Amino acid sequence: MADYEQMLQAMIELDEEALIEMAEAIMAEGGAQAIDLMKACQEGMEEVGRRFEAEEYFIGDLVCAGDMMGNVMKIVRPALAAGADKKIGTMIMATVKGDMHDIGKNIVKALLEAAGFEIVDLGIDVEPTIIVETAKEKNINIVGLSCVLTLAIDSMKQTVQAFQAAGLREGIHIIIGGNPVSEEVKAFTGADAWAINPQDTIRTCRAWAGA
Ligand code: B12
Repeated sequence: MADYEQMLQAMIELDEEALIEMAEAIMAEGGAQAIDLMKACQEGMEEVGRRFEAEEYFIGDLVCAGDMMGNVMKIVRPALAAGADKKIGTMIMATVKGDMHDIGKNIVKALLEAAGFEIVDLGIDVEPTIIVETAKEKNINIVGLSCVLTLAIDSMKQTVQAFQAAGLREGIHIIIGGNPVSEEVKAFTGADAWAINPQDTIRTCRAWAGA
């Protein structure tokens, strides 16, 4: 049984060995604490970001933090995706143009898969036209856009506008997420919903899928 504070400190101190050990122990015990571990990592990431802003951590530390969370995610992913036997819909997930951050997107993706969604993951730094074309080709009407950089909020708006320009906006539900999103950002981009918390994301997307 891992302690939340230990998980949090391992993330903040970039102690990958300890974090991986905890992730493996959690999985050996059946994975019940996988969600807690992801929460601790996310909270730890906020402190990593603060230390970066305070110039106590540097870009190499951000890279290391990103790798650590990705590696933890790989270990606990089966526990997060458990129970995804009933398919309730398909959706697109993408980190918008100009933004390379994908840890949050990948967590939301894993939890949506666990909730029964099939996800077409377009990756990072995705051009609006690619997202629109994919939705059209695969006939997908739920789209999740992720961004962590404030600068990439404009790309979210451009993506929503690209759906409008293609004449597809009416039939598409767009949810935006990532640290800088808010009700104001939702209004600015013209998206239909916003969320930071994965549970709110699942609730909204399930409703859109009629589940
Ligand atoms: C790790 C990290 C990196 C890694 C990313 C690795 C990766 N594979 O993603 C690397 C090293 C590559 C990186 C690079 C950079 N980074 Co960086 N990075 C971070 C850090 C420390 C953590 C981000 C993270 O993963 N958080 C954890 C996840 C789980 O949280 P999250 O993304 O918010 O996701 C949650 C929710 O938002 C939501 N969610 C996310 N996506 C979606 C999508 C949908 C549809 C929904 C509904 C919900 C949802 O659910 C998730 C789970 O709860 C943050 C600090 C911070 N406090 O965020 C800085 C931070 C985001 N980075 C920053 C900067 C400045 C940069 C660089 C410009 C640095 C540089 N000088 O080069 C580059 C940018 C490169 C680019 N063009 O994108 C700044 C951004 C400032 C700003 N306001 O714009 C931050 C805030 C650091 C800081 N405090 O200064 N970074």
